[in-house]
Amino acid sequence: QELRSFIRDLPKAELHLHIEGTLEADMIFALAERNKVRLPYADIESLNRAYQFTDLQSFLDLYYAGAAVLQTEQDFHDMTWAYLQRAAADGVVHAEIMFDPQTHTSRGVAIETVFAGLASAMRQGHKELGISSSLIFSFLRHLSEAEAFATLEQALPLRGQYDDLWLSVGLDSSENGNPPEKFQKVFAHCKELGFRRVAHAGEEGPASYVRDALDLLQAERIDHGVRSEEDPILMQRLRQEQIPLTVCPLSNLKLCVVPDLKQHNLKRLLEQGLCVTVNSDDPAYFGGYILDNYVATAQALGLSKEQLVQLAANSMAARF
Ligand code: ES4
Ligand code: ZN
Repeated sequence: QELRSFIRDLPKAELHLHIEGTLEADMIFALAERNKVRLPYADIESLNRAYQFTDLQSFLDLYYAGAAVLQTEQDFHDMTWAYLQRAAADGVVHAEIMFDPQTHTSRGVAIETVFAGLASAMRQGHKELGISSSLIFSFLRHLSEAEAFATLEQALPLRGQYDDLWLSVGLDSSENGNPPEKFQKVFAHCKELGFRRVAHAGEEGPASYVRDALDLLQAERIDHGVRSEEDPILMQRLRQEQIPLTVCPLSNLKLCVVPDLKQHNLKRLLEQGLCVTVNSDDPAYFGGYILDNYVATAQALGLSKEQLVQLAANSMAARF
């Protein structure tokens, strides 16, 4: 409890958070009811019981199914507002929120609806909770680069309306078999347009995907990146250039990237001088928000107070 309040009181930024991954089972049921969407689960408890994943894909299947209850601007607002309240309570002062536009546009939800709901909650969060936030427009890597371009083109007319919030683009979903090079052109275009860039890499995929995310996508931060340790030359570069890694320990545990939190390499990465941060990824599915991630990791790895201060400071330094 003393550890928890110590960490809560450190000013922190959350840099790796999929807003669709904050949909709690009870909200999935409430929105399904509101929108007359049928769910293949009898109740909240049986949905929660289904959250036993063996790898990234087994999670993504459920995550995309859960996101299908989101239909209206109000739905996107309510989801985002619930997250911002939780984040503020955990001592998050700034959140860079990823969303998956293609998950919604492919179901016939207008991109305008998605932006409007997210943005109204984020602006309310700034006013009422004192939490600043921005958006990371994330491409689904299991889809084609042409589809990524098409989604970007759909959204660009809205840029002026959301230029205070929409600062960056990202890359997520099924990593293995969908290497960074597949999205080289669309990321180059986004750079020319002035967007900051992040990419998931080295979660399930090899260290070479981290290197290629840096070299081919010009990524400025790496989401996860825990497999970087397999390549000493890459490790040296990450340390030298202080490229932030947005590590998500409870995610790595739930998706069997590590067998046990005690075997997580976060402390080693930190002690080798990398710019490591702690984040929650998909907190509704992985068993905890950002403060839970810090506390569980601190306990499993025996992080010192100095290391916890360093992690929080890293997150603030790694903001866009
Ligand atoms: C994700 Cl943990 C993770 N990895 C890749 N893509 C994702 N989308 C949502 N959560
Ligand atoms: Zn993620």
